[in-house]
Amino acid sequence: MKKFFFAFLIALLSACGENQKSSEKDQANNENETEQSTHPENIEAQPEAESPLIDYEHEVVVDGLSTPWSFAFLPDESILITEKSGDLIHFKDGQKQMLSGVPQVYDHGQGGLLEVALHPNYEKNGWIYLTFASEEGDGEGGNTKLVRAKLNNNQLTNIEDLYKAEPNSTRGQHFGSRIVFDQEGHLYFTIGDRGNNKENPQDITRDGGKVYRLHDDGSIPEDNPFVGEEGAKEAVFSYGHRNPQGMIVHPETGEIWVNEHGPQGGDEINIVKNSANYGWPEVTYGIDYDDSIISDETSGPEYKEPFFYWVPSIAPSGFAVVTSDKYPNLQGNLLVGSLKFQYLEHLVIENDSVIKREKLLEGIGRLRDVRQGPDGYIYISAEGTGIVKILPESEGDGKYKG
Ligand SMILES: [Ca+2]
Repeated sequence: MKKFFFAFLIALLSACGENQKSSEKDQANNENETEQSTHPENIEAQPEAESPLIDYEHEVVVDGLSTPWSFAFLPDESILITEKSGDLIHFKDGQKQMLSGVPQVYDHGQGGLLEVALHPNYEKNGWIYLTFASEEGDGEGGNTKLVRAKLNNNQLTNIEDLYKAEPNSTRGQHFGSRIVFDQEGHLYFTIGDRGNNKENPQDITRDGGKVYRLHDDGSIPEDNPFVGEEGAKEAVFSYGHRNPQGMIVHPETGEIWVNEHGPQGGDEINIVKNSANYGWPEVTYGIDYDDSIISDETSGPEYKEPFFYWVPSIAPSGFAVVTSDKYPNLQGNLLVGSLKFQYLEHLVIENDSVIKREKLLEGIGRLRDVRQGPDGYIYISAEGTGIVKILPESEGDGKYKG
């Protein structure tokens, strides 16, 4: 592995230079859209993302979307789509239906209507889970909230509040927030550090910078790691995270995996373990946006090491493991959306490590989410483009060119 990284060092350094030139700052929608000029010398370079072996064709399935943060397939293969601005859309039979009864969201910076996910037994119980930034509670600003609701005649009904992070903050950064269910029916969701890395990620009595675990009705599992500890947020499952905007249940191992934004450099993929500390901001592979050093250390005995990290940052969003046999070249590998570089990153996995990075769908738009559909096709959502289906090599050749 080391040799491999070394071989890419020169290419990586030239890539850093390019990023510096093309970088732009957008404070209102800032997700690692910052300069990537340098990184500490003690950080091992990662392989550069390459042009792909197979140039996959794609087909736009839902167009006319602005910032489609997340989407979920219903059993009839219609699609629920969140727009960050607060709209929840049901796409069915080629038509977009705006749903009513959606809670008020705090559309501010990276906050807004975020994740949508179905209960594993949705067909029996009808529960739909949402996360969003909410102004509810004391104090100016907002923080991440989790609810569940049912869908009746184009309306959200039976809304139940399951979690609301506190305190509110007017900062626009780091709301998280994905939702997954493990094989025992626990619900996991994420909240980023809300731009307050001094206070939040390392303190289990505060919200933010955490992965949370609940029962599906919002109650706290008795075997959560900090139950009974004085002042603890008992829903916390792991901590020391920065801003996890991707989360999956690994289809082979059943483990919970997150990806999270680093500062300038140091995005990470982490395998989430009960009570583990992922180190932010005590250890990091990144540096601060003004090039100052956040920590001299990239690791420490009390902190869990990432499965993979990116230097420079790609600003990861949703991700997925491909299990479908429709894409032999992708099967068993990870696909990760890049907000910053507007492509889909293909991480080729061999013997439990990343051996190669590829750029798929270059220029598709700021990529928000990646899902394998019930039909076995891979779908992604991208700002301005909409929801897109990736065509397998066998179906794409010449069929959808242009
Ligand atoms: Ca870490």
